[in-house]
Amino acid sequence: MQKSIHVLNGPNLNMLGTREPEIYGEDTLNDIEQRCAARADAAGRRLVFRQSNHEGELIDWIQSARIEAAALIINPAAFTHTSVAIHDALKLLECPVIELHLSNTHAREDFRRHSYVSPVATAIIAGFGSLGYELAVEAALSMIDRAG
Ligand code: CA2
Repeated sequence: MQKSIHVLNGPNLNMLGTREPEIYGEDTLNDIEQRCAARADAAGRRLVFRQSNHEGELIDWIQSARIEAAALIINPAAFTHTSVAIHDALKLLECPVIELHLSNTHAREDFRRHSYVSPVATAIIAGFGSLGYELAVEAALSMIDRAG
């Protein structure tokens, strides 16, 4: 069976489009999912798009990606800056891992400058708002193609 692209979203990202549009934009997570799915569909690749407010659930999904995913895109949200458990789970993946942020975390508060995810990510996309998700899907498709 062909492996899919997995997009995982961390805590509070289900609130997108309802608060802080000046930081996170006006699109909802559902809008973003539709655009990512359309792009993956055009390339003939299935997309799995998920959000959870729970660290353990995200870890379960990262573990399933070990078998099911050709690439993993993750916006770990606040867990970026706190989670050794997500770091450890991602380290076990063999597929490309793209760390994704809507905002430029380096241009914000100091505590957002450290990421537990970056050292185990293949690549990082940040600061493009919701466009970053489509860029990440595009990049994942290219990486999968090039890996043959
Ligand atoms: O810029 C990003 O994508 C972040 O991962 C978003 C996280 C933040 O903790 C990271 O430092 C950077 C916050 C997600 C919260 O999402 C909200 C969406 C709408 C309204 C309020 C929060």
